[in-house]
Amino acid sequence: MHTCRETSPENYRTGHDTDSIRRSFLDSLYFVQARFPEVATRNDYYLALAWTVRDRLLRRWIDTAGTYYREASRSVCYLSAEYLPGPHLRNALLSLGIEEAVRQALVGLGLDLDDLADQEPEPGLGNGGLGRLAACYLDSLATLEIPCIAHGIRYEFGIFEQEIRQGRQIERTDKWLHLGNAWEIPRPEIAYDIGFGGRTEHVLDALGRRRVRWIPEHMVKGIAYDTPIPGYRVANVNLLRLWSAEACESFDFEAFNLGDYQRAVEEKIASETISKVLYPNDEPAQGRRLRLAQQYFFASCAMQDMIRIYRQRADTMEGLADKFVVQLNDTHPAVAVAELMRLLVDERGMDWAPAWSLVRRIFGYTNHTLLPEALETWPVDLFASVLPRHLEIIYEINQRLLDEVRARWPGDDARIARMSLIDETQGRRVRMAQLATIASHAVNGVAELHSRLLRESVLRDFFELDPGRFTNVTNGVTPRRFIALANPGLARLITDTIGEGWLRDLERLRDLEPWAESADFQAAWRQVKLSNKQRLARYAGQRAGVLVDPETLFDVHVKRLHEYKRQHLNVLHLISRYLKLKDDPGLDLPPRTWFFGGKSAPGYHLAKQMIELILGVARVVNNDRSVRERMRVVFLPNFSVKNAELIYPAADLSEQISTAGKEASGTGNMKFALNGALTVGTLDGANVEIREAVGEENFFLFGLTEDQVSGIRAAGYRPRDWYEADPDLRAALDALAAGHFSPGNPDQFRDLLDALLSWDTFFVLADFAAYGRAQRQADDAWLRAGDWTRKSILNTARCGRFSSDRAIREYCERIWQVQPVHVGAAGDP
Ligand code: 26Q
Repeated sequence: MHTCRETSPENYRTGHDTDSIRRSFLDSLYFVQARFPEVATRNDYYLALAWTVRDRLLRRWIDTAGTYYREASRSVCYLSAEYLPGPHLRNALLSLGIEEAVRQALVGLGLDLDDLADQEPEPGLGNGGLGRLAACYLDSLATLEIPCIAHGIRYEFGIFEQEIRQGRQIERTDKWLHLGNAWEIPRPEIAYDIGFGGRTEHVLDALGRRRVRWIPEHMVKGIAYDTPIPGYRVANVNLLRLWSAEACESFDFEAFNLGDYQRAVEEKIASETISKVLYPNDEPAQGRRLRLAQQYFFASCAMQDMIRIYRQRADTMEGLADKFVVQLNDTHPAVAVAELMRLLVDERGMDWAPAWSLVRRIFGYTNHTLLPEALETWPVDLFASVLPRHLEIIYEINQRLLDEVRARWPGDDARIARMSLIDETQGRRVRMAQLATIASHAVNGVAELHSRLLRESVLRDFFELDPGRFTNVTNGVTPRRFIALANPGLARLITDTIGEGWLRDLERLRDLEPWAESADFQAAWRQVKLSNKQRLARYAGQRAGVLVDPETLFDVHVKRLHEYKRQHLNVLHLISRYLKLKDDPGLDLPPRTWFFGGKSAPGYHLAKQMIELILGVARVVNNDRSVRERMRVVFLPNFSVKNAELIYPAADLSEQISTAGKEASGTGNMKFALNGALTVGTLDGANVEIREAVGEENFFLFGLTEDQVSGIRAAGYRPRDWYEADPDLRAALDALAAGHFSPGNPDQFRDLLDALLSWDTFFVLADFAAYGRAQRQADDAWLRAGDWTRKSILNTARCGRFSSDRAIREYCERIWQVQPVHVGAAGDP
């Protein structure tokens, strides 16, 4: 095979040496960006650099695609409605190993790499944990040389940008594409027609077989945009294929010919709204037609594309399940199940039974939530009007499922009602988790506890039907972005201490353990943490206008705002501490800085009130001379992948305080621990496994267990009793109710207070006292600096198993049965 060497002078366009990079950078500036230095803006330079790096990725992508094609490799087809990859540039430089060469090339031109990299807007194509997990997994798939195409939606507007004005969240639209995106390759020739609405026709074919034809009411075209995903220090580059909606030419043409120009334009606009905007909620809102259309739109594009790629090498469909495994990242793409059945049965004339057995071999389903309100269901009427044929297919799947259940459990009508794909208890609704489960050969939760609760609660009946399909894969995070890129000082110290290789084999962090006792190593460790804290302190000054002291304990709570995540528990403790300090300034409490960050769904009233609460308390505490040497509170606006990279490495204490049983896994918890933060946390999600890994003496545990929560709920929980019984809790809530933190507006937090005192669905009051005790333990440990540093080192050293590489290996072995495909290319390291 012909490959051009990445280092040869005649191929400077893809060369990895400083000189090639400088020459090709100038070429990109002139011939792609069409600028010359005298008038080039910083953004022009950033884009010229991005084009330059992209050429090097494409060089490898071509080798990768060629290898996968020739070897007809079995591939993962990853379906996710969300991706949060973060800025691409610095990750690409790290993967290629050319950061230093690029830095030098730019210095020679009077430019600064960090300054240009700062220009990159991040693709905010997700809400939070689920989208970021998908991005970590793509990084690990490429790094482990696993063939994968990931499909999603190219939202024109990603997650809103959060601004803080007058003490509250304001949403601004995210225009990530407005200055151009160098990381994507439009593929107008990879396009599919996607139908919506209309009706079905049931007919008999020449052989007397039942056939169904779907006659959609309108069609939209899906166009592929490819973003290369490089593996770390390997030649493999996989694809993230995002689908963008456009009008089908035929449609506006027809209307136009009839002289109805207005209608033609309106059709076009309606078609293009499908990929216009990401829904900023991290749970389903009531029946949104457009959201269902988005899901079907990308699921259908992905299934049609998978079949097209498969058909490049095969004549019949029988081998499809040998070449592809499709992973559903939650139920958002679950309609792909019905779509693949439709493509096989209606479009390709397969019989139902072989088509269904293919489908069941192909699909895997990952569940990310147990919260009943977060489980996706769609009203049958709505479903029928958007996807009439798919509803029929779901009915057919359901009938066969329920026949099987009746045969095994005769007369068990309650079981039938629970297992039916159609929920009849609150209007008729399609249950997407049940659909994804019955269509998959493997179903997994995202942490041990979560997977167990899944088997015992939401999917219990399905577990009893076929236990062998259920498994767990605990989440993981990529150490490339969250250690090497985010915390270069720590990465250097680790490499200096245990040598190279740990970034691809994170369990090797364990070699740090013996160093945890060394005074010199502890000093170096503390120095790294301190400079990360100085960096965050500067950022907090600029972005939040709060002066913070890097010597104080940095206590950090960043994640989406949610009642179950209990940011208000943190605030109540903070208020209580504030009141005590005011009462008794002599109290021996080490100075702390509380950092909060995260977005609230725009329509989630109580979550928005929690942001106001944090800001209200921050204002009072930060302006109170009597305590402000010992307490500061900062809300960092617009939490994103980009600023997360500044935040995690600077944390001393990580807040993971969700009500037990509610957080499926959490992944922030892992990012903090890997960067040497200690956790104050409940027995929830992956916290349980983190605590086991780091040792209970290195983790501040508190709170009710999931069993206890269920027990108290069953016995009748009365939050007001807890309020009455605990003077500290009462003082904190009373101060809030009296308007101490909302001067001039004593009722500002009324709704939040009412919810806590009347229902307290998430047991904030019941956990308040235990939380305070855990915080006291954290204070004591902080006062013994050497001890704290030792614990911090051990957290990093013992969390290697929370690498997404480990998680992806488990998916490969337990669920996907895919093998690495080595790509030997130019400059193969
Ligand atoms: C669904 C239907 C309609 C509109 C929106 C949605 C929707 C969108 C996003 C539902 C859920 C989400 C996101 C969920 C999420 O981020 N879950 C988190 O996933 C992480 C990765 O597994 C876990 O670590 C977290 O515990 C879990 O909360």
